[in-house]
Amino acid sequence: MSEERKIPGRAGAGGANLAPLAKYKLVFLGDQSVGKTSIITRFMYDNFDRHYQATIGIDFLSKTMYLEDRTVRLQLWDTAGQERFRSLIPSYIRDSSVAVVVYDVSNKASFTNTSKWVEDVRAERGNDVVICLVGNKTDLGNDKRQVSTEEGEEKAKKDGLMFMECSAKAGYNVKSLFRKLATALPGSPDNASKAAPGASNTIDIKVSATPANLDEANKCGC
Ligand SMILES: Nc1nc2c(ncn2[C@@H]2O[C@H](COP(=O)(O)OP(=O)(O)OP(=O)(O)O)[C@@H](O)[C@H]2O)c(=O)[nH]1
Ligand SMILES: [Mg+2]
Repeated sequence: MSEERKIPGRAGAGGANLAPLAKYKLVFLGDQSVGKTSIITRFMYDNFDRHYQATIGIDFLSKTMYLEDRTVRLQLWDTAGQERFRSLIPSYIRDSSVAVVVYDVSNKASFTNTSKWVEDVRAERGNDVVICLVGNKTDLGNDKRQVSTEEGEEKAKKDGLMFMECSAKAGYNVKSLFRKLATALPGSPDNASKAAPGASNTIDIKVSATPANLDEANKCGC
């Protein structure tokens, strides 16, 4: 199923001035149950499931984002937080130009453990990677919070990471997160000079079919 919307300022079908489709791999990392799958599901389908279904191994999804100046295909690798799948993860980190390290703002241990996830990314990619630290579940409110926004920001600053808080449940900041990631992608003109304030630079248009398993994902041309 795909949804099409008109994009102002771009050539129509067969237009010669469309930039070639650039593909980027993004890997989602973080402890079990922090909300990696929920963030991706909110972004892809704009819905939320409150029942927990642990990711088994790695899931693959892809989505085309039409930015003002170019089109990008995001390939999203949703890893499992469960310990027993850890050995699978390094090869996906190695292949990715963006790592999204998620923690749950109501779970201090998940925040502490982001250091380990960041170390794993640095071990595979050095500085040749964009890392975004994401505090999820902000909808739970201040009484449930174990990690303040300031703590998250401080850690991100110290470790040279991008930072964002969001709620997959409420849909808060999820689109903004992907918009922010898109502007930080290697090769993005916005990476060097930021877009004009207030400019909307993202329109989500096409959602590809989701391969049922990894083998299919690796075979597909997306
Ligand atoms: N309140 C609240 N609950 C959330 C939010 N995001 C996810 N959850 C819930 O947290 C649980 C775990 O979410 P998942 O998205 O499956 O977490 P995960 O990080 O993919 O977990 P693994 O696949 O095991 O690594 C589920 O019950 C979700 O409904 C959120 O923003 N707010
Ligand atoms: Mg999951």
